[in-house]
Parts: sequence; structure tokens; C-alpha cells
Amino acid sequence: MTAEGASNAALRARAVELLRANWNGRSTRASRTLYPHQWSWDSACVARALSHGEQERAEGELTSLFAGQWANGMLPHIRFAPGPMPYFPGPEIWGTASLPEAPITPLTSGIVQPPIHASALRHLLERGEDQERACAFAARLYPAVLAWHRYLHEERSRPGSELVEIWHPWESGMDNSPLWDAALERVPPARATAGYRRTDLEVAGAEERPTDWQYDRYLSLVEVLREVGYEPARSRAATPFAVRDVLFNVLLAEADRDLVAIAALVGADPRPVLAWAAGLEEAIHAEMWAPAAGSYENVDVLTGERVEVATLAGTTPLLLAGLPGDRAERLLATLGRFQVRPGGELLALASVPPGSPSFDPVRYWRGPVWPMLTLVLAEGLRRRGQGELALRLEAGLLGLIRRSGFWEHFHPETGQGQGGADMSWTAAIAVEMLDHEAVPA
Ligand code: 2M8
Repeated sequence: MTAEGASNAALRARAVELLRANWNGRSTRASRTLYPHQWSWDSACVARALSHGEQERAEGELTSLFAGQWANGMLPHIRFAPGPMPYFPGPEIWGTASLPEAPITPLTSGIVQPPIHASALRHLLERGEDQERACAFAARLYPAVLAWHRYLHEERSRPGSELVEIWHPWESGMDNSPLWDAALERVPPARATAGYRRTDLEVAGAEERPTDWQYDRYLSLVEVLREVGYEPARSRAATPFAVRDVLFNVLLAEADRDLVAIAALVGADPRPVLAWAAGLEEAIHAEMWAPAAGSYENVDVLTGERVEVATLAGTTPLLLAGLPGDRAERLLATLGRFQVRPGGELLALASVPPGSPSFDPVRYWRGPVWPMLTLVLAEGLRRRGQGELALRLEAGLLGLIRRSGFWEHFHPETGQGQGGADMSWTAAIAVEMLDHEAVPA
């Protein structure tokens, strides 16, 4: 084995070990300290990584997450672990326990996260060593995933657009991204949840987390949605925050395509999903493309205006199969604004363009390098024939992890690990990238 190979193998072994350490016997905690529960899109990433060699655990991961699914198809962003845990806001704040749509157990939150579950399931079908078992599992899970997509397409859209909307910044997965700044200005601070204690600040540096001003708005939005029992029609009418987000819609379109492929394998009728996928992709291209910016932009549903803020998420339509060629060129050029060289030689992508007004290299989703976004962009680049650049970005992220560990995010200039340590999805994404093909060490 070459020195490079040995070092990649050692890194993979460390990632696998971390995923075992974060396993609670039934599923994988997003992290043991900062996030001691099961998070929706983190978990889908973990299932994807586990499907490389740990098929049974990958199934367990998805089964555990979908045990929290609501009767209306909604897949909550957190499945809470039993017992008191140091995470705020916990189940008592979400107040979902007695709702008719929610399961009796487990306890869950009442909002969603980006829908990458069908994509994880497809991955499991492709990578699972025991193919018969993988097919049987996919056939069992298919109705639940279909119900999840139906919930998003039917309950999260309004007449006049096929795009789906989010009602909380936490639903985007990019909590304090500058994408939400203007919309949050219109949200009054929390009333009922006054005097709360933020457990995140006991684990991560305050400068690496959202501000108290933002937390007051996050909790205010939970109050609004809780007040209407998270019921979709009433939430749509009541929410002071409703945004059509590029990343969320792109990942749903991609997951729709994956669900179509799964339907074919498990003998289900793919037509409803095909129709959703086609309508959604068309709407993304028609309603979100911003030619002057060379990027795709969010739409604020309540003002009807575009959110003219540059973030890496605006380039993620690179992933979409039907992306017109001239737009692919523009997006690739725009991507150059996000390229950074943390610590000097590694190549990486900042989440917000360095030098732009809202750029902050340490504060969470406002500038740092994020493994999840790197994964999405690397896949998008491969689809556009940019395999070499994809590989350099993967090698860059793996280099950052190798240097400082499985951190939540990384400083785009120094490369230092930031936020939470020993994060499951950072380890999962490392496994995924290391298994993808020969990644230079
Ligand atoms: C972060 O979000 C949670 C709320 O869901 C938090 O800050 O408490 C985000 O980075 C999100 O994308 C991620 O899924 C979650 C767990 O890693 O942490």
C-alpha cells in the first residue's frame, strides 16, 4: 500500500470508529455532546456511509428515523433520544407529544430538514453487499419515503408554484445563513419561551454559534407553529417566515429522481414521483435563476421578492440533470468566488463568499467550510464533467479533517476545526469521499 493509501485507510478507520462511538444502539447521535439526538439529514448521511460495509446498521439508522414520521407524512428534523439530554430546545419546547398526527413514541420536533433520505436509500440499494436484503428493505421503506415526498410537494407548496417552502431557518439545515437575515427581521422575539438556557453555548464557542437575537426568533417561530399544532394549512397561514430555498428544493428534486429509480426496483408506480420531479425542476429553473448574479436565489414567499444574498447554496443546481449548459458555465464561474485555501495549500469552498458583507469565517453557516455543502458541490461538479475539481475539493476537506479532526465546520482561512467536535456527519462524509475513488492524501 502506498503512503497515501495508508493514510486514507487510517482516516477511514478513525471515521468508522467515531460512527461506532456515536451509535446509541439503535441510531447515530449527530454528536455525543452538542447534538445528542438523531437529526434527519445528518442521519441520512450516516446511513449512506454505513451502506458501505455495514448494511444492517444503515437500515437500522433509517428505520429509527422513520419511526418518528408523522401520520401526515412529515419526517421531523429531530427524533429525540429518551431521557433528559443536554440539548435545547428539547421535547417540552416542541410540545408535540399529544398531537394526533405525531407518533406516541418516539418524541420528535415539529419541523423538517432537507429531504436526502430517498438518495440515501438509493445509495444503500446500489452499495449494499446483500442485494436481496437491500431490495427487501427498500420495498418496506418505500411507502414511508413516498409519503414524506407527498407531504413536501402537497403541504409545503402554495397555488402558483411547484416549489416547496420552509417555515423555519432550522428547516434549511443552514441555521444562521445570511439568507434568512431579512426575513427574520420581520419575526418578533419569542414570548412564551423567555429566560431559556442555551445548552449549545456550553459546548461550542459563542462566536461560532448563532446569536441570541437569532435564537429569540428561532423560538418565536417554534411558538407560532406549536400554537397551530404544526398542522400544515394553519402553519402556512400563520407563519411570519416562509421561504422557497434553493438547496432544499434542489435536494428534493434530486431525491425525487432517486425515488423514481427505487420505485422501478421495488415494482411501485413511479408516475406520481416523476410528475413531482419534472414540475419541481422546471420551477427551480424558471423561478430561482438570477442572471445578474450568475446564481440561483431564494424566494421570500411573504414579500414575493428574491433574496439577493450570495451563498454557496445558490450554486447547488449544478446537481440537477436538466441544468441548461449556459447556466452551468455561469455557476462554475460563480463558484470561483467561494474558493479558499485554508492554511495555504488545500482547496475548499467557503459557505459565503469571502469579502462579502455578511461573511464571517467563524460563525457557523456564515462563512466556514461545511462538509455537507462540499459533498453536494463535489457531486454536482462531477455531473458537469469537472471530476478533477471535485476530487481536489474532496481532498481539501479530507486534509482539513486529517489535520484537526471530525469538526462540524472549518475556518476558511486557517483551516481550524470549529463548532462541535466528533460530528457523525463529518465522519460519514469522510467515509463517503474516501470510498468514492482514489482521493489524494
Ligand atoms: C445544526 O442545527 C441544529 C438545529 O437543527 C442546532 O444548531 O441546534 C445545523 O447545522 C443542522 O444542519 C444540523 O443538522 C444539526 C445537527 O448537526 O445542527
